[in-house]
Amino acid sequence: MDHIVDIKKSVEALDKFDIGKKIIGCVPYGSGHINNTFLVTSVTDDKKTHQYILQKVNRNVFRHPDQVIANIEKVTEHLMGKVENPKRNTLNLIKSKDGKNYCITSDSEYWRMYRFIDNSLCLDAPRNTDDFYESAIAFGQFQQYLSDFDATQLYEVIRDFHNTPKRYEAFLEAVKKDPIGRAKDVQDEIKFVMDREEFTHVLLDSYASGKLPLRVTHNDTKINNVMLSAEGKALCVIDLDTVMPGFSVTDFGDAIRFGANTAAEDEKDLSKVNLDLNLYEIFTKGYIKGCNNALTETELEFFPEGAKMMTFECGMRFLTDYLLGDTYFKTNYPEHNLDRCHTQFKLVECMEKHWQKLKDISMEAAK
Ligand code: ADP
Ligand code: GN1
Ligand code: MG
Repeated sequence: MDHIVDIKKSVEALDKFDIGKKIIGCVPYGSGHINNTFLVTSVTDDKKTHQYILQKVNRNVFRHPDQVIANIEKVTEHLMGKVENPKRNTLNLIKSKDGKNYCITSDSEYWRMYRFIDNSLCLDAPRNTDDFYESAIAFGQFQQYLSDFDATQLYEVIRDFHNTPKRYEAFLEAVKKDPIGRAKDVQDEIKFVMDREEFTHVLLDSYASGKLPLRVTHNDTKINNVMLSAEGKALCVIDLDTVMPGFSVTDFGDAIRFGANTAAEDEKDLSKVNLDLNLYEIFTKGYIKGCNNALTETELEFFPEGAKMMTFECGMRFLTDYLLGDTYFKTNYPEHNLDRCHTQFKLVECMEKHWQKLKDISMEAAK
């Protein structure tokens, strides 16, 4: 239903962008979960077609869409000065008729438009290990190109997004409140989190002591936020909504959490859930290569902490949401968040078991 309303509104939005050509199509596009995305096709007088991506910013997730767009403007402008092909190696915002990088429709929604990166692939899952490697190259290059960008210039569009100690406090609060009486049935899971309270501070403490630098981070480092060329080579990183100041190791870690799991995030059979050490190594190599010496020794050393932090934090967020009655993550059945929490905790255990191996992999790859 929402989508039908949005299709109508997309026509209003389209009229506000300056593409100076006749629009011949505007259809829902892609499999993203956050924004409503449309593929727009236009034709010029000499019958050449052009394509664009039109998106409505999700205001439930992003309370300040103007800040989201301001971050994307700054980051894409910086990337354009670095990459080989500015039209294909970064997102290109299209200006509105009044010269802005977005428009607002009569229902107060924010829309923005990008040049469509054609002759490319956007995969929901890697077809093979090469695809995973190339996604690591893309995220690594993103980090490399932005390593001289002052991250404090960016808005924190979701406050304390990866502040794990704060997430821990929110978890304790949820246990205390226990609004729908679920806590009694998840005592083992609660203990699992509490046993690791000390770990939640590791990255922030290292930042406070000057060991970890503040970086520009992407914060949604899944393969479907990477464009590959038709030949499967890294082209660029997309979906820049959650770009914020943060730590490189959490971008690395979130990609591992999702991409090096041998099973789905909500797999019920935990015997199928494991950390694929081969994929871990492949991503590590690709990320380090993409970063091209932009990372410090400490960052390389902290890759395993980044992977464990993202996985632990995500499991804790699923558990918190389960305790609070499933108000944040979309769920398809009552135990969905709990199933997700279990897969993440199983992965945390795998990481703890192979800790030295994970450390060795980064050190080897960095040589
Ligand atoms: P979401 O936040 O909903 O995941 P994305 O910005 O990732 O939204 O866009 C959704 C999908 O649209 C992507 O997975 C990709 O397939 C496609 N897409 C987005 N931007 C472009 C672009 N500039 N060129 C080609 N395809 C794009
Ligand atoms: C959410 O739905 P998706 O993949 O865009 C969440 C991430 C979690 C992820 C877990 C803004 O991302 O932080 O890791 O779910 N994004 C937000 O599946 O909260
Ligand atoms: Mg996306």
